[in-house]
Amino acid sequence: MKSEYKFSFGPWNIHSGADPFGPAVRKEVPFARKVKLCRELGFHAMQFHDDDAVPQPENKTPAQLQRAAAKIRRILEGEGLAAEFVAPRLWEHPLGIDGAYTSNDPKTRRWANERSLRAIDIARALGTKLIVLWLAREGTYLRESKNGIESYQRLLESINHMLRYDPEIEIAVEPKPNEPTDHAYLPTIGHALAMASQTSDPSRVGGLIETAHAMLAGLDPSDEMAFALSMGKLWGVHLNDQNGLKFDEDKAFGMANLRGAYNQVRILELGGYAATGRYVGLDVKALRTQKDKEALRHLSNSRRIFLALVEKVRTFDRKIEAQCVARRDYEALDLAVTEHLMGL
Ligand code: GLO
Ligand code: MG
Repeated sequence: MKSEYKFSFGPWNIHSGADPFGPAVRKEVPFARKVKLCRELGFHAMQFHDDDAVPQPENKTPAQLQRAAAKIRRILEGEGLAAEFVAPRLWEHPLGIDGAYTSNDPKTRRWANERSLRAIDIARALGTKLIVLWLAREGTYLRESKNGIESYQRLLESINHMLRYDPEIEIAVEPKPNEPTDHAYLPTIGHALAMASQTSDPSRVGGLIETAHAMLAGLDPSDEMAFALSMGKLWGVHLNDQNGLKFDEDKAFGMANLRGAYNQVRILELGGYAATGRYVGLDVKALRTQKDKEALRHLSNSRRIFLALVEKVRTFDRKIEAQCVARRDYEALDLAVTEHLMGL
């Protein structure tokens, strides 16, 4: 199967299976091995949290930070891989318990802003200009605990702070409506791009859309993607799957909702996504039940289904589509798509 799409994942997508209810069930895979697997599985880039690349970035001198990042870059380049983006991981630090950019504590907000600049330094040292903001704990567990208006203003200030620091970086917001918070700020791509338009340089703020996050917001992921694509703002995707409204499952792409997956691929095709040079990120998790040896199938299966769906989109009979649309016979279109997916 041939395609011009480039694929990526992050080190967190090969993991030991620990969840909130139980410990690790598989061995930790060392980073260098993950990089090798990334290439062997046919991927082109790795995604990073700042501290995946440089542990405790706020405790490093600039020289130490550069050295640590350069080491990671050499490992990547040794396998012919690129770094797609760096995301400041503010949600695991004790200071970020109640959010970072939107914390009520000014000391925490200062730390978050400073650490985000270190994330930019790391990104540049790894050779990427893309910063992803997944705003994990920027929200509330209790609505009365924050002033939402102030929170949105603080988020905007923090984004502007990053844009000012480096005039070449681009920021892609990865919206998610909940988890770990009860309600998160910037829950959809509409919110993210509305805020982008208010920043000091709207041309450098866009979005990354994750399938499961859109579904958790009760929205259709392909429509979310269409919204961003229509504005030239889809700068990344985290494809995966989700079986209804529950915790963020990060299932392998297409495995719960094949028709939904087909429509995401269709919109990426219609939007010329591959030609933009942006990556198809697969933010998928192995089922906890997988044994060590078989704990990469979520990645290889997701890539395989994505490429198979590219073929399905490309081979769908456009004449039938045009006829059904002209006649407004969407029942016929529905059957044609379903049969095509079933290989009938
Ligand atoms: C969790 C998010 C998370 C981000 C990653 C990059 O729900 O999807 O995996 O994508 O931390 O910022
Ligand atoms: Mg994600």
